[in-house]
Order: sequence, then structure tokens, then C-alpha cells
Amino acid sequence: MSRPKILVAIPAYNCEKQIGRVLTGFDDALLARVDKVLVIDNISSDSTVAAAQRAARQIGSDKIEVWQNKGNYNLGGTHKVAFLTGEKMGMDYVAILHGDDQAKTKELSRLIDVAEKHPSIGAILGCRFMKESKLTGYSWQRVWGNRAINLAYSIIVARPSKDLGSGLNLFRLSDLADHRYLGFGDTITFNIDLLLDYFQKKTSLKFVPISWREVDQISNARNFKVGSTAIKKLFNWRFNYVKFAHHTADEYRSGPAK
Ligand SMILES: Nc1nc2c(ncn2[C@@H]2O[C@H](COP(=O)(O)OP(=O)(O)O)[C@@H](O)[C@H]2O)c(=O)[nH]1
Ligand SMILES: [Mg+2]
Repeated sequence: MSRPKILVAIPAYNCEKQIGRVLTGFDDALLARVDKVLVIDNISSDSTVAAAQRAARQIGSDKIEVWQNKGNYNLGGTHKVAFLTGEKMGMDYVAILHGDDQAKTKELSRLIDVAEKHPSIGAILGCRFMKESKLTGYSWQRVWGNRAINLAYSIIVARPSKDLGSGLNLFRLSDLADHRYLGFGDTITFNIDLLLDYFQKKTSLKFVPISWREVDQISNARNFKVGSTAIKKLFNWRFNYVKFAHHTADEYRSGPAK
């Protein structure tokens, strides 16, 4: 059986210090398992693009490219760019790996292992909160807050829900061919909309424990706000009150960075 075609998209915003570390995690073994690695910069105000280009040159693989969005589409909008681009490139899967080095690049292999072994799974989701996960620099309040919300999700959707959105995931594109994701929010809660939509569509999902750290990263997520939005979205989902915005694919444009 031939291996699936995989685009790795790395959303990057003001992470000049971390993006080089993320890219050097792509050793020959991992590069051999994927078809393209795109850093997708969101008009960073620091030197993220230059740092990514420098690291890409050092690695010297023509699979690695540095792109920039035409506008700041935020984290959710950059997922839309990644899915649309993967589709155009004829990929089977899009992996999303956050550009701020909170995950371990090499652990993408764990997700690919699952995809290769179980091609019927629609999304393989890196999970920060399983027993085997390795979490560094998260307060116990944040860990238990997440666990409580995951439990509420699992009960209400009646399926295991172990992470509302880590920064390392592998999505099968055939499940996203309906483009419903274009209607999700462009902010950091895009992953919650996506997860709830997978539950709606009864897509099979697999959570895989990963390492996650917060060391020199700047988090732009306001945890309490994200938590309350997560609960609100869960109840809207339960009572069929999910509303999607109207967006078209051509609102999300990107291309090689200068
Ligand atoms: N905040 C923010 N992050 C973005 C944007 N575009 C891409 N990202 C990336 O999205 C990822 C998650 O954002 P971050 O602020 O680290 O959130 P957190 O990891 O959940 O605390 C990082 O890798 C960012 O580089 C953007 O416009 N705003
Ligand atoms: Mg982060």
C-alpha cells in the first residue's frame, strides 16, 4: 500500500525565537513521511519569516517552503488556508503543527503511524491531557479546567472528547471536502467548532497523547474566555443552535513569502 500524501502546515505568528526549532525537528526520517511542509506566516510584526527562511535553507530540503497570508486570518483562518491548499495540492491529509514550538515536531510521527494503520479515521488529534501526555509549564488550574471541560463535552456528546484543540493534529481531507469549516470562526476557537462538527457528522476520531510545553512561548489565548466560549458552544451544539458565518474560499489567500 502506498503511503498517504501529507501536507504539514505550520501556522506562525510572531514566533521568530521558536520557528527555527520547530523546523529543525524535521529530520530525514520525518521528511520522508510527508510531502510538503509549509510555514504559513500571518503577517508577523517580528522576523518570523526571515527566521523560518534561514532554518529552511539550513535544512536544505525542497519540501520546506515559507508562505505568508495576504492578510491576518488568525489561527482559524490559517487552518482554512491549510485545508484549501492541501486540497489544491492533492493531499490526503493536512497536519497542523503550531509554529511556537509547544509541541515536539518529531511526535507528528505518532499521528502518522495511526493514520497509516487506520485509514478510516477522520482526524488524529494530539492530546495534552491523557495519562501518557507530557505537560510542562501548565498550572494545575489550567490542567483541571481543561479536564473538567473535556468531561462535560464527553458526557454531552456521548463520545470521548479529550482535548478541545492542541497544536498538533492530523486531519483527513476527504472528511473536510464539504468545506463546512469555512463557516467556523477565524479565531483560536476554530478547533472547537471543528471538533463539534466532527461529532455532528459522526466522524471517527482518535486522540493520541503528546508532549506540550510552555517555556518561552507567548500565549495569546485568554484561558478563561476560551473556557467559557467552549461551554457556550457545547450547549449551542446540544440544542441545535450552531450558527455558521458565510465565508468563501477566496477570502483566504496565501503564497510564498518574499
Ligand atoms: N495569536 C495568534 N496566533 C496565531 C496567528 N496566526 C497563527 N498563529 C499561531 O497559532 C498558534 C497558537 O497561538 P497561541 O497564541 O500560541 O495560543 P496557545 O498556544 O493556545 O496559547 C501559534 O503557533 C501561533 O504562532 C494569529 O493571527 N494570532
Ligand atoms: Mg501557543
